[in-house]
Amino acid sequence: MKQISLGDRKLAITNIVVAYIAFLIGTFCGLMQVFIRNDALTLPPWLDYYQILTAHGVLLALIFTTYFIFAFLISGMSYSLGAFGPKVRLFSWIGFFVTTAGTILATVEIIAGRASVLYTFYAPLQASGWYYVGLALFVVGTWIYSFALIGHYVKWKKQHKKQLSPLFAYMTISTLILWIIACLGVVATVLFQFIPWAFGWVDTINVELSRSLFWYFGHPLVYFWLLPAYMAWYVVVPKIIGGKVFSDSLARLSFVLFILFSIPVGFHHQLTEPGISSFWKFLQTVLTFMVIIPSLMTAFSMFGTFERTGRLKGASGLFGWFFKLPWKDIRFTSLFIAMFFFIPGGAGGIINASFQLNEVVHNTLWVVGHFHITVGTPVAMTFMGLTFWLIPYLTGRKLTKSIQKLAFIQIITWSIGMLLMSTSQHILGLLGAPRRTAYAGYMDDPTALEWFNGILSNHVTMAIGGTILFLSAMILIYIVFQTLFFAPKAKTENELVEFPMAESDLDQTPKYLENWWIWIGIAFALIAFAYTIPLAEMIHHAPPGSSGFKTW
Ligand code: HAS
Ligand code: CU
Repeated sequence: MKQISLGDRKLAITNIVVAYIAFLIGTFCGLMQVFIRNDALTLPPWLDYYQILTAHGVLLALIFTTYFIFAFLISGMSYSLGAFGPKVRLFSWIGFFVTTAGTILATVEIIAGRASVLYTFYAPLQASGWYYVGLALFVVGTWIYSFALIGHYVKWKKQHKKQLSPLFAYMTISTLILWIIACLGVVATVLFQFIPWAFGWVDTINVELSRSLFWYFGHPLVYFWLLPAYMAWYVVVPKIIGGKVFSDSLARLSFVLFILFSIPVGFHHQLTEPGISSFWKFLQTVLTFMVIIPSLMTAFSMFGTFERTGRLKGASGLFGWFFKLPWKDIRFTSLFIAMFFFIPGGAGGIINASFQLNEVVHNTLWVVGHFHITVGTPVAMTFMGLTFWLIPYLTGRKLTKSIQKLAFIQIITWSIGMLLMSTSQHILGLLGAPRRTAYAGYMDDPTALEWFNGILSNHVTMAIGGTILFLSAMILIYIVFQTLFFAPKAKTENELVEFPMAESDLDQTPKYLENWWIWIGIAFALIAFAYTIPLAEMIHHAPPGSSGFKTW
């Protein structure tokens, strides 16, 4: 069994530990939220709904994901390209400490009640300046991390001239390129707009510009979460089911398309906002539909892998392969359910992105339902499915039968909880229940209250779903603890847990796919095309800037 070096394992484990601390606090905040919206819980005066909502969003969507992603990338890069050299390791640790300093600063500000601005931190809501400094440190830390991993890759490339890199490394680099380009927007707005404004160095802020720079980052952010999950689907799943990667070039091309199309689309979050002409909104809507293609390619590729592997195992007929899948293996089943959730998740995204339909769903609970079956299940559940083997792999402990059973319970409860919660959120949203608000009763209007009383269109159903999710999260925390500290150590080679990484045929893969400068160049051209004129207009025709508001 191939083990990665001890130093790299320590790095990865440390990241996982921080990820799950954030997960623990974040899910607890989620539990409180569904009860507040259901009027079943009144908070003590020092706690506030928006404060908890901010903590929930930041800790789960930003912190849990980012740390877990780096743990996964570090492990996979070390596995596929070899142990990190001293420089790469040093920079990874520096990245970790800077990111963590940012995380702690931002979390303290949220807990102290000075930053109840939600994870999107829309101006003119104004947090304390230190909150934005925390965010900036967080991003810079992830950049240091990213450059460390890129350095590891560059060194490998130098030693293996004219060779294509292994698929895992290729996908890691694509994800990091996407992340670095995406962060330029958030760094620009935080450094040049929010920090001077929040510290009082300037009086006002250009609201529309800040939101646009945020969404320039905010949309590719969702692919920064998704791509590592896709990496697991492309590389880990085929190995577990006993097959090979369906098509190496298809997989690489889909990641390239994400670099190209995931950034110039941020306006699909701002379709209802004034100050952007409908031409530019329409253009970015079209580009949004382009970024759906690599996901459809991924779906195709997954079905291809399942069917080809199934047929090799003797399956026949249209759906025979379905019964050849290793359902009893939690490493597979968790990822399969994650994929399954992404079918309605992706369909909902297409609805959101459709210019006119967006009018119906924007700022309603529908959108909350959407992101719980995109980042909250396909991505989060993939990370859970990876956790089950990744921690034992890193700690050299066994994935015991009892832990596997618990893992099944955890995945099933998460699925049920999410199904209830997100279905009711979608329906409530269609009925007009607003989001980003503690107040869900529509002025206690009797007709609205009547609507919100169906079995699935009910805040109680949402709360039941939320409670099941919290229980599931606690089971997961228990599993994490067990596999980190208590499960028996693997004594023989056979007992060691493997890092499942499927074989990928490189013979057909065109070399130009790895010519990053072409893709980075086209990405910047598309970004310039989609953003230059509307951003320039926002600056030139800006209404008077806004002073800050603390509404909590
Ligand atoms: Fe989204 C809002 C459009 C994907 C996350 N999105 C959000 C927000 C979040 C989020 C967090 O256009 C809220 C932000 C906020 O706070 O305001 N989204 C899309 C589109 C896609 C999409 C077009 N979103 C995601 C992903 C996310 C995510 C992924 C997180 C990870 N989203 C929007 C829009 C809004 C939005 C608007 C703004 C709404 C508003 O008005 O505010 C696409 O990328 C989706 C493409 C996906 C597919 C699905 C492919 C299916 C696969 C699974 C195959 C299954 C298998 C199993 C093989 C086309 C790959 C088969 C098994 C069987 C048994 C059949
Ligand atoms: Cu988006």
